[in-house]
Amino acid sequence: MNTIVSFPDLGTEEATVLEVGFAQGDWIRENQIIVVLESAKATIDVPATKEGQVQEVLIRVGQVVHSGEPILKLETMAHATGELVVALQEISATLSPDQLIVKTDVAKPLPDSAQIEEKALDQVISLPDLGTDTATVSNLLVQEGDSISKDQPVVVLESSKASMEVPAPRAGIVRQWLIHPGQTVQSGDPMFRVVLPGLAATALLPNDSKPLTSPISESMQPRSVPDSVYMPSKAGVHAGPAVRRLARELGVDLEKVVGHGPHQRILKEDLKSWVKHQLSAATAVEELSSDQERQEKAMHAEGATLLPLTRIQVISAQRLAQSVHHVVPVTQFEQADITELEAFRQQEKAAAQEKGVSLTVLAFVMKALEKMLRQYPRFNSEFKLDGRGIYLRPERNIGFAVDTEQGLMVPVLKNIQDQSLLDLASRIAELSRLARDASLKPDQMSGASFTVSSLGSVGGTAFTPVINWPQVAILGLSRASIQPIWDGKAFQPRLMLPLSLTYDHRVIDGALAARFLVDLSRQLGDIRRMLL
Ligand code: CAO
Repeated sequence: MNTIVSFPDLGTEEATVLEVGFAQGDWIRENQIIVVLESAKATIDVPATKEGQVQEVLIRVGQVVHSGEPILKLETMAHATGELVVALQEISATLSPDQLIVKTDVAKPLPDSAQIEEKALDQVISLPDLGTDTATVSNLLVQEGDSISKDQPVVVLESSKASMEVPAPRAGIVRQWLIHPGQTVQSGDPMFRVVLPGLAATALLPNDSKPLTSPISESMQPRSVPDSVYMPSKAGVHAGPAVRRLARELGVDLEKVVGHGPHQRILKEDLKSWVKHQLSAATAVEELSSDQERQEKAMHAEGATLLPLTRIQVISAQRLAQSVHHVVPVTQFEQADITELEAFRQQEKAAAQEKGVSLTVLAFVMKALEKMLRQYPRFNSEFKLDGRGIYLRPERNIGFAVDTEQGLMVPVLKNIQDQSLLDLASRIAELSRLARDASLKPDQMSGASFTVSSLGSVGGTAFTPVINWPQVAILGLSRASIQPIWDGKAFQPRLMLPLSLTYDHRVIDGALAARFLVDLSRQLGDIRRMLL
């Protein structure tokens, strides 16, 4: 049955046709936006009032139109969609279950082509064996739409024993999170949906150029079917029918695209540049996986032995790499004369031992640092991510690196201003023991605002410690040794402790760093100064 679809009351005298969202032969559905008009006051989306096949287009872009004027001639076929669904059901009945990805149902509308492809391209990634009954989701490290590489940490979980970062088992683009912060999870729970790298790119190509990824044949997706059952785009999105149609063809969720047209309207250019961006991200992921493949083949051919890293080593490696990407490091060196400090330590060592405390040089350094961080608050800060400020942190919590069999752990001494030298020594020993037993609790490893790395018990003369980003400085201690120091009249044998301070140059200037280190060296050189 042929019918004319006309403009409704436009609420304006006249308007100009901006976009025509259909062509002769197209199937349009009720409420689908078919025309966009522009009046003196606003743009107007005109929906179809009936469903059917366009027989004739009666308007063109640029034409000035009025309320009640004809838009198109339509052939309405009330039963057509139902017949098509039944026909599709008959076809699907001839396919084996593994050839079918989507089953049709007369009662429900057919999914559109994008939905069918989504099911074929998506893969649900589940949580690995967590080694614990349950854990709580503490932080999602990537967002929906982000590209991820294999083994990249994607989520932080906290169990009663430790905090753990879960790596992605494969590369791809995160499509949808299936967990959220605060949720209690267990091994095997679905974590997120991912689009695989090779498919991520094809998911963004126009239908015509896209290889079919499912055994569903093209005959099951006639062009008019997806249109007739297409779910309308989300109401909040401001885009014309041509843009919506293109978005549908490309499988793009318009909610993710930022519009640069009037009233943030999404233009074709916006859509194209969004797709370009996604394609280059997908290409980067693909390149990474092909680099990995190349490396694996080359190493295998060479007969190299693969030494797997522990979970802690994997996390450390990622954190260290993060530091290199995020800070501008400079290392300043100094030596502290700890002859008197060591004499005092030796004098007090036995008494401390009786209380079960091992009084080491590190405890003195922590005590001195507490005062230093109070006097130099920039060393206890975080660089604002937009590059426009520095957050001075109120608490002075000092992390210290512990060498364990599983890798480097960094427990944190908190609220050190309230602790005596013996308290500090005893906390250092206790936290080091917990680290070596892999028994640190998450809150014993978090919240540091500064870090110390001591290689004094191992050896070496100096090193450049790596800042524990987002902190801005780290102090390295090397092995103290007797050095001939000129006192103005003669060389004196003095016990000198090498200090290395790495700082983020964006936050701390070189002169300030040198002053900090000279001052720290004075504190350690005369421990009475710590009382001032
Ligand atoms: N110079 C000379 N002797 C030192 C010293 C120094 N700078 N630092 C420590 N020592 C001495 C201690 O005083 C102690 O001697 P005594 O038995 O006479 O008391 C001995 O070395 C052993 O010290 P320790 O290691 O038991 O304790 P600590 O407080 O000095 O250090 C800890 C604790 C956890 C920092 C340390 O055990 C450790 O793991 N260090 C390695 C950290 C690391 O790997 N850093 C590198 C990070 S970057 O990869």
